[in-house]
Amino acid sequence: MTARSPFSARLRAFTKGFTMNARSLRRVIAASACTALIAGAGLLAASPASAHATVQMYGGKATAGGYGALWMRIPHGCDGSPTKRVTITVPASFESAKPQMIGGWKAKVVKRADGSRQLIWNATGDPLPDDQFVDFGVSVKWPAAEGKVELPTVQHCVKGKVAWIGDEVPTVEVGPASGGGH
Ligand SMILES: [Cu+2]
Repeated sequence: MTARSPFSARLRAFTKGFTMNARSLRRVIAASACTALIAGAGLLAASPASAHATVQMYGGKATAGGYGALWMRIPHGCDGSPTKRVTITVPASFESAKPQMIGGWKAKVVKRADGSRQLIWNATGDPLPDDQFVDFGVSVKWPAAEGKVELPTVQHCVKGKVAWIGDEVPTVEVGPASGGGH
């Protein structure tokens, strides 16, 4: 007869009050360890993605042909380097797009040949440090057509730059017209 290990003896003593035998207890422990691991991985995976240049709507809705505003959140620098300029390209489908006046930044609009507009904010004082954020506001007349709209955004830093384009391009979903004025 094989001698039982001190561990299983202790385990048997511990589980005496429970109907669950040692094997199923080990299974329970293993299962919850896996769940914790998966949850941990999910959390880890979530954090970097949420922290890129994204459109904030402050509860507002983008309505086809309507008036409204959006804010481009710049939540960190370029690998730690502070941000000194932000450029948002607004497609020609927007009948109007005006940059928000923000203290410490000088804004301008460059109209391009294809009808799109580049809204550019240049820091006039200290650049935006990596551990702070700014929401760059744009007052708009939304496109007449519903659907997802891309707003390519370039973040120029003291060292380097980041282009939020392609898979990481900030977008906003234009929904049905609301029939409201401006
Ligand atoms: Cu990021």
